[in-house]
Amino acid sequence: MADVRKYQAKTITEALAMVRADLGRDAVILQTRKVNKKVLGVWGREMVEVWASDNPDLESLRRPQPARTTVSVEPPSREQSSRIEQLENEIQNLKAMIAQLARQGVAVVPSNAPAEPSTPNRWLSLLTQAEVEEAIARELLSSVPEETLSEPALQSLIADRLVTAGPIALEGGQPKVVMLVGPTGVGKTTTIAKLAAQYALLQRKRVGLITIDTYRIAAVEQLRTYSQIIDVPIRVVYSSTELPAAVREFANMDVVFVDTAGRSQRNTMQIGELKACCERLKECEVHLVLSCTTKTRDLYDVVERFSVLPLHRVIWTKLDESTTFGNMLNVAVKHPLPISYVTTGQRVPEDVEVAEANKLASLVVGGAPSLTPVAASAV
Ligand SMILES: Nc1nc2c(ncn2[C@@H]2O[C@H](COP(=O)(O)OP(=O)(O)OP(=O)(O)O)[C@@H](O)[C@H]2O)c(=O)[nH]1
Ligand SMILES: [Mg+2]
Repeated sequence: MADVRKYQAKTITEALAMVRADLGRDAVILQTRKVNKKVLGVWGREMVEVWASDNPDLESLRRPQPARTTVSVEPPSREQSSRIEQLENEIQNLKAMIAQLARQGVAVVPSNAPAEPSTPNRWLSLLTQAEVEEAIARELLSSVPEETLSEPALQSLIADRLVTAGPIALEGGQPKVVMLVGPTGVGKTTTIAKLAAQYALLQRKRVGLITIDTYRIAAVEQLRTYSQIIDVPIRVVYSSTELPAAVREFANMDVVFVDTAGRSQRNTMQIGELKACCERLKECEVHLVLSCTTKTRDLYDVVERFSVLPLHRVIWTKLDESTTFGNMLNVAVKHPLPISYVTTGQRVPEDVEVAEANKLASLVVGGAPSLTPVAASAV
């Protein structure tokens, strides 16, 4: 019959010495564990418990996991015993220290613990969700460490890139000629009507309108109707050669708005015609009208193709129809043209505002617009 015995001692060294003394040098250690020995029904000090047998074939009593450990129970030398005890004390001290640190709220992570999976940069995902191109977002964020960045700080980083131009500056003496160009249907004619109304009715400036969009009868009629409502004169021009004469007719005006036909950026001939118009005018401020609802790649294409013209400003339209505004930042970074106005709806003349970098940056960061109709003083 196998002899299985339990030994308890303060240290493993003592327990093993007891095993050897009792069962001899071929004793088999079946299990070791730490136990809290109860003294008079209460938890006492921690003890080491060793189960051992003198029968080396006692497989059935073995716990499943531990490999069979045959301990050659040589009594440890005095030196080894004291070293083992010293190590045990050190372990106890370390345990106490860790418990103390944990109580003080210090995170105790072993240095070889697997690193936390890095959380994605929240600012980068905010910007890419706003449809800021990833490369532009990364470049923007590279100057500030993620943890020190805040939403207002990000907004101001973006605002720095959204250069604005302020309202059209009227020079005394001669009329300021402002031409709006851009792709089809972005809101050129409507924006001219809004600006003409603002300058004529609210600022009491002398305003003239010229249209060279004679490709569609409806286009001429559209601007003529606005000119009648606002009560400002209009000239219709059929070729670039007639343009200087039309401008001369408005020599006594403060500002002259020139409406042009929407041009596909893909049609080089049409863009060439616009170029000819610009070249006919000595002084002309050209505003490229872009819609916020156009995707970034198409906007790049538009700006590049229209860049054969002397572009001075950008007007962003249809902010009310867009949910993300990263494309404004993308274009501003790739083609830094000052932004003059933004438009926020179909109402003439209310839905136009002088572009403000901070406001636009807040749209990029925060999404969908909450723009209020333009105040009279804004233009
Ligand atoms: N929601 C919204 N619609 C706008 C805005 N600006 C213009 N629109 C509308 O967009 C449509 C086209 O506007 P137009 O002013 O005719 O555009 P255009 O650039 O002159 O068009 P083409 O001359 O054909 O190239 C009209 O229905 C306008 O009312 C805006 O800021 N927001
Ligand atoms: Mg038009």
